[in-house]
Amino acid sequence: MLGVVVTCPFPAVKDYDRAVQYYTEAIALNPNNAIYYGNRSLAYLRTECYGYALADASRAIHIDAKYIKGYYRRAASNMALGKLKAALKDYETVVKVRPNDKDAQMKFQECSKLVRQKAFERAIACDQHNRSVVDSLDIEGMTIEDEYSGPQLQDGKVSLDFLVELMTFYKEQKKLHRKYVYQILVQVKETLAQLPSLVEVSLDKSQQVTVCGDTHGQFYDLMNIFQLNGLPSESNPYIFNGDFVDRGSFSVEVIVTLCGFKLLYPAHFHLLRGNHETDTMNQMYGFEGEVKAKYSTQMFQLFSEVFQWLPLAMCVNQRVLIMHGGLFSEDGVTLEQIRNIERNRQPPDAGPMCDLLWSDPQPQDGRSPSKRGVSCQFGPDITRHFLEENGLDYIIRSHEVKAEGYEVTHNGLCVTVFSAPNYCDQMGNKGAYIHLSGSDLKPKFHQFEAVVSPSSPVCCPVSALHSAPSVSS
Ligand SMILES: *[C@@H]1O[C@H](CO)[C@@H](O)[C@H](O)[C@H]1NC(C)=O
Ligand SMILES: *[C@@H]1O[C@H](CO)[C@@H](O)[C@H](O)[C@H]1NC(C)=O
Ligand SMILES: [Mn+2]
Repeated sequence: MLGVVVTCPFPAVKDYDRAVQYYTEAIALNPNNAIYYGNRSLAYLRTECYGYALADASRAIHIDAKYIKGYYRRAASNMALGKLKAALKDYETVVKVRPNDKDAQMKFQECSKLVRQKAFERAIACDQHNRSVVDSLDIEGMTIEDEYSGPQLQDGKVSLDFLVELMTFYKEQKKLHRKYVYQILVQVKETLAQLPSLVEVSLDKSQQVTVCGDTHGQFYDLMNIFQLNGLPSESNPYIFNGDFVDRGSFSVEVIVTLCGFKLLYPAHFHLLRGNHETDTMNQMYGFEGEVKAKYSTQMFQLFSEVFQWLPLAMCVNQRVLIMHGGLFSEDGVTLEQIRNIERNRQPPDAGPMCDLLWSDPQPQDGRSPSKRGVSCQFGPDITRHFLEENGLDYIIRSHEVKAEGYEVTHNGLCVTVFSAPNYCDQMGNKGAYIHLSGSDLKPKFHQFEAVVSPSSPVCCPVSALHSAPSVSS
C-alpha cells in the first residue's frame, strides 16, 4: 500500500474563508475586541495564511495582554513559519498561566524538543556542508532481488521505454526499486548542478513549449496532462514550475517521473524550484514522511540535495520570465542578479531567492506584507516597472490555486498557472497549462478537470495540525 493517507479533520477551507469575512466585519464595527482578532487568527491559521494569523494574534495580545489564547495563536503562527524560539516563548507564557492545561504542556514540550533538535542540526551542519548522503551509500552494490518485477534501468540509464513502463507501474501503485531511484537522483543532481539559477531558452517561430504549474503529488493528474498534451519529447518540451511534491500522496511518483524526463531530455524538459522543494515544507506537508514510508531517511536527504540544485527562474526568448512565486520585495532586481544567485541551499527568510519562491501578486499598487508571512505581495505597478527595467513582456508564475486553473492579472503582465485540479481533493478547481509559441509568445490556456485517483491527499499541514490550538472560544 503506497498511499500515505492523512484525512483532514477540519471543515472545508470555504467555511474558514467565511469566518474571516464575518470577523473582519465585526472588527470594522469594534476594532478593540481581542477575541475577534484571536478568532480570526485561528481562521487564518486553518487557511495557511500564517502571516495574517501572526498579525492578528499579536494585535489581540496588544489589546488585551491577559488574553491567553492570543499567545497560543501567536505561538501556532510562529511554529508554522518555522520561528521556533518565538513560539517557545509564547508557549512558556501559556504554561505559566495555565499550569494544568495538558494541551499547552504538550505543545511546550514539543516545541522545546524542536528547538534543541535544530540547534544540534546547526552544530553538525558546518561539518557536513559539502558532504553528500551519496558518500555514505553503496548504490552500485545494492542488489535487485529476484522477486522484483518492475522496470529496470539499462546500464544505469533512463530510456523512453523505461519511463513508459515506469508510469504504467506507478499507476498500479507499485514501487520502483530503491537502487533505480538512487541512480536517477544522483544523475539528476549532476544535471541540475550544471545549470545557472536563471535558465534561458529560445524558441524559433515553429516551436512551442508547455508551461505547467503546481502538481503537488497528484500523479494521476500529471498522467492526464501527458495524455491530453502528449508525452514530453524534444518536439514537445515542457516547463514544470515547482511544487511537485507535498500534499498529494503520490509525490514520490510525480518527482521521480519528472526527474526521469529531465534526464532523458535535459534541454527540452525543465524543472524549476517551488517553495515546497524545501526541507521545512517537506517536514510539514507530507513529502518527507512519504519518502520515509516508501523508502528511507537517506533517500529523503538525497531528494533534498536534488531540490537545492533546481533552478529558480527561466526566461523564454528574453521576453517571458517564469518563476514559482513572483517578483521582489525590493526595486531594481536584474536578470543578472537572478542568474548569479547561489541557490544550492535552503532558501533564506528574505531577499531575491526567497521572493522568487514565495511572493504573490496583489490587485493594488505597491507592496504589502504577505498573507503567508514570508516574502511580500506585489502590485501591478511593481510588475510593470520590473518588466520595463528588464526588457520583458510579462511573467508566468504559479503558487496559488485558481478556480479556472489560471488567472491573468496586472493588466495582462502577470499570469498564474496551477496544474493540480481539485487541489487537496476539496477545492473543486480546474487545472490548466499554457502553450507558449515562438511565433508570438502569447499565453494560450488549456484547462482540464481532475481525474479519479485511488487515494486522498495529505491535505493538512501536519505540524500546524499539531500546533494549532484546539481550545474553544
Ligand atoms: C565547499 O564547496 C564550495 C563550493 O560549492 C567551495 O567553495 C568550498 O571550498 C568547499 N569547502 C570545502 C571544505 O570543501
Ligand atoms: C470565538 O470562537 C469560539 C470558537 O473557537 C466561539 O465559541 C466564540 O463564540 C467566538 N467568539 C466570538 C466573539 O465570536
Ligand atoms: Mn507554492
